Amino acid sequence: MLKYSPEVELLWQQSFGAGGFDTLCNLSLGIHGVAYVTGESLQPSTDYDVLTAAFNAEGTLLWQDLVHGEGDFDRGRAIAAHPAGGAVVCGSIRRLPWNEDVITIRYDSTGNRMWTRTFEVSTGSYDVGKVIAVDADGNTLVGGGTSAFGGGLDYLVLKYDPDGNLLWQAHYDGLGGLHDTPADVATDALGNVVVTGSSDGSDGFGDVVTLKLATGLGMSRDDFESGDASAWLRSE
Ligand SMILES: [Ca+2]
Ligand SMILES: [Ca+2]
Ligand SMILES: [Ca+2]
Repeated sequence: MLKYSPEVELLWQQSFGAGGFDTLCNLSLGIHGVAYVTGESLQPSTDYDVLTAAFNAEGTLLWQDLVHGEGDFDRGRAIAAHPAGGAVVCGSIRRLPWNEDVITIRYDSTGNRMWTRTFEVSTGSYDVGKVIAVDADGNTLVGGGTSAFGGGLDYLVLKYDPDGNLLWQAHYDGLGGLHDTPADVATDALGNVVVTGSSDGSDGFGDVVTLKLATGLGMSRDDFESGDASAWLRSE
């Protein structure tokens, strides 16, 4: 962990870990300059676990937490500071090879887990969380991939309310019917959701595909072709 001033002067550096082989994957800055990070740590008895930590503005470790699922590879992939304090993390837990589930964890500012949710589209499907955002109302958007619908991996988007209740899920299978992988998710002030990533076209080459979802709308191709002006799809 390194923090630089606007003049690129090194303000502090901090090493930390959970005693195993530790890797960080994502960082988000919250209120009061708190830095939230997530990744994974290789532990002696539980294999890889989701590792999440928070540092204050001066670089002091405030807390760290490990989450183990029920298999071996459990990984934190993305983290977003929450407007009400604390942060929310997404990633994956592995039940069996090629049967992973999306995990989402809401932490308060002191590192307590307020809620933890695992999600799979259908029994035994490969489902992972890769990107995350929190909207102005404190709802959490998780983007990732799922194998549940065939056609390789599809975009998967989950929306949780501030208490961790699943509001809706949506998926998108590109025109190639192959792999579709989100690279980022964001929300606007109205609660619309934008997802971008790569989608294998029918020619076998990847396209950039960006989707805007209207509030509460599903993400099947029919939704876009129905002509709802508040939702759109762009492919380049
Ligand atoms: Ca584990
Ligand atoms: Ca699964
Ligand atoms: Ca697909």
